[in-house]
Amino acid sequence: VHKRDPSKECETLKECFRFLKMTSRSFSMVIQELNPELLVPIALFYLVLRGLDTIEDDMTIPLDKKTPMLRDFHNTMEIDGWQFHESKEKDAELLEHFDVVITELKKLKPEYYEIIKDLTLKMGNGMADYAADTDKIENGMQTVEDYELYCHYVAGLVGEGLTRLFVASELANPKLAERPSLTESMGQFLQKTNIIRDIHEDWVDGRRWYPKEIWSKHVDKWEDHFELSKREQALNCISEMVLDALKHVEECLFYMAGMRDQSCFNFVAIPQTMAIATLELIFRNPAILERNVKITKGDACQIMLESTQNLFTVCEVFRRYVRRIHKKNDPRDPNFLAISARCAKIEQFIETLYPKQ
Ligand code: PS7
Ligand code: MN
Ligand code: MN
Ligand code: MN
Ligand code: MN
Ligand code: MN
Repeated sequence: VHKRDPSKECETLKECFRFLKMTSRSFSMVIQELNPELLVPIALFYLVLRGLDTIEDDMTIPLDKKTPMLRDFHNTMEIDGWQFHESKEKDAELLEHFDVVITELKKLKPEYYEIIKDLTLKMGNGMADYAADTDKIENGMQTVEDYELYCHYVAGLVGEGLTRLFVASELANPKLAERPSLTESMGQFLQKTNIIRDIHEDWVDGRRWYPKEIWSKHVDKWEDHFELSKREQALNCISEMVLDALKHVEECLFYMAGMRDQSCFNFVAIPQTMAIATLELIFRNPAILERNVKITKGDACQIMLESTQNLFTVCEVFRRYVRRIHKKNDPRDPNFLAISARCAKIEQFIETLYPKQ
């Protein structure tokens, strides 16, 4: 059932949904199926952050211009008629017509509007800090701590905003608001998966998000990951990154237990199950060093069906992919034992949630 009724929507809102479809394959579908109370607020939240991320990603905007734009975006989103025509990014068209998003934002309930504005302020400042750093320090993250702080800014904060929207609309257990580490894990798990998967694309774009603390254990220089002669080392590095991402799984499953509305459950669960399937696909897969890899349409369909039922079926998806990671684990990998233990821990955790009869 579609929750939207385009015949009742005004031109600017229709335009916002056009941008939503244009800028995201994965999120537009789940957002459009949301409970009507949060459908438009979350669609607009997405577009604001997509606009901010388009500025962050645009390497043609000089740093002395980019940084203030990021820091000020929470004010920019209030300026009637604001547009930006100097981006060369793939989603530049959104910024060229950003005035429609601003118009629609002003129609939101004030409590939703304030959450969006607050998170835009926090994310813009976090992105600005990192835009400066990645330029200065021989481009890129140094420690795992840096890496997690970056993931906090671009995804943990999205989680905070969404959780506040769910709780404000009474579509989630209010106790979720008192468990920020669960929310944080939801964002960390998605963002880390995105970063691990995009290793090649980001390298081509002159960007690197893997922390040196991890990759320097495997190769001497970042470029070595893409040398045929260093394949084994590169795969071991990716394994260690996957191991690190897997530490968030239990908290993600816990978080999803707090959803009270089926459409919100689906909205939070689909990206998480897609992420675990993506981690399995890229684990020990040399193809990700050469091109973008994506789960097949068939697998995506199956996962979607299973993620729109209940926590049990979502746990089944996690269990299936964690087992596959466990089986693919290679004894020559320096993290073999740690990965094996991590997988076993997750399998055990799911087993205690839903014991076999
Ligand atoms: C408001 C739905 C559900 C508690 C635009 C959803 C880029 C992985 O690398 O384009 O640019 O290609 O695939 C989404 C937590 C954020 C984190 C973040 C806003 C889940 C701007 C998603 C999405 C929190 C910064 C995918 C984080 O981008 O990446 C709404 C709970 C935007 C969520 C970025 C990444 C999202 C991301 P890339 P993508
Ligand atoms: Mn993307
Ligand atoms: Mn970005
Ligand atoms: Mn991006
Ligand atoms: Mn245009
Ligand atoms: Mn990416």
